[in-house]
Amino acid sequence: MMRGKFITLEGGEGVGKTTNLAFIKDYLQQHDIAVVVTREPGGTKLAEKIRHLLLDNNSEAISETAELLMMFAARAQHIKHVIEPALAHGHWVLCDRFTDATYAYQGGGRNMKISTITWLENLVQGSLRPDLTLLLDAPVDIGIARARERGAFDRFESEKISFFENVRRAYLLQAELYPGRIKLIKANQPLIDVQRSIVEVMRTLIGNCSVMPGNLK
Ligand code: T5A
Repeated sequence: MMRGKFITLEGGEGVGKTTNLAFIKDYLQQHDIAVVVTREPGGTKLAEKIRHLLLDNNSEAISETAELLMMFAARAQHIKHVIEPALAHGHWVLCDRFTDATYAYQGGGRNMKISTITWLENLVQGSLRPDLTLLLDAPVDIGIARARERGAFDRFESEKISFFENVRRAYLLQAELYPGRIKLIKANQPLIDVQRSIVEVMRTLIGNCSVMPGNLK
């Protein structure tokens, strides 16, 4: 069986990851591709519990090291119980955030050492890396305003604007480092235009897969 593709969606708060995840899922299904949609932190019972602890705004102060290790603990569960089995069965995995978020939030936002993140990435993931990452990028104030319209803020959303500026910079650096894998999508345009840009990228990926059907829209 041919291994599935691993696609991740990344970007700062409120840039439209969840909205576009649903769109990409529909797009892939229209092309008869079996898709597993998941998210980080989360994706398994235990990893969702860790997510709850990480996002809880009323928890005791979480140390930066604890936060980093919790992200990778959740990821280890997620890879073993969801991502790897799905890919091995030939399903495509569509994941709302993955390790680029760790480089951006814990590396850029919290200023944790990049070499430590890379060490954990290798330990937890082995050779697993996304085949494609869509990085939705928008000025911080736009994303934060969209996210905050929903009401209560989680532990990350309560950070200062400078934190999110650092997160954005770190994401853009990741895109510079991995131009083959990470495709930058301008997210501060009308949703229809964002989705047009996404379709362009997805079309190329599907077109490059010899087993995929034709009739691309
Ligand atoms: N985290 C995660 C780490 O610190 N390290 C890690 O390693 C990982 C994996 C998870 C938190 O964990 C942190 C980062 C995060 O803070 P989350 O819920 O996954 O939290 O992430 P959020 O960014 O908080 O998710 P949001 O739901 O806030 O943002 P989305 O998904 O990017 O945005 P979405 O799709 O919900 O859209 C927000 C609003 O904007 C509208 C939508 O309709 C919606 O109302 N919208 C648009 N409006 C106008 N034009 C467009 N183009 C629009 N696109 C969307």
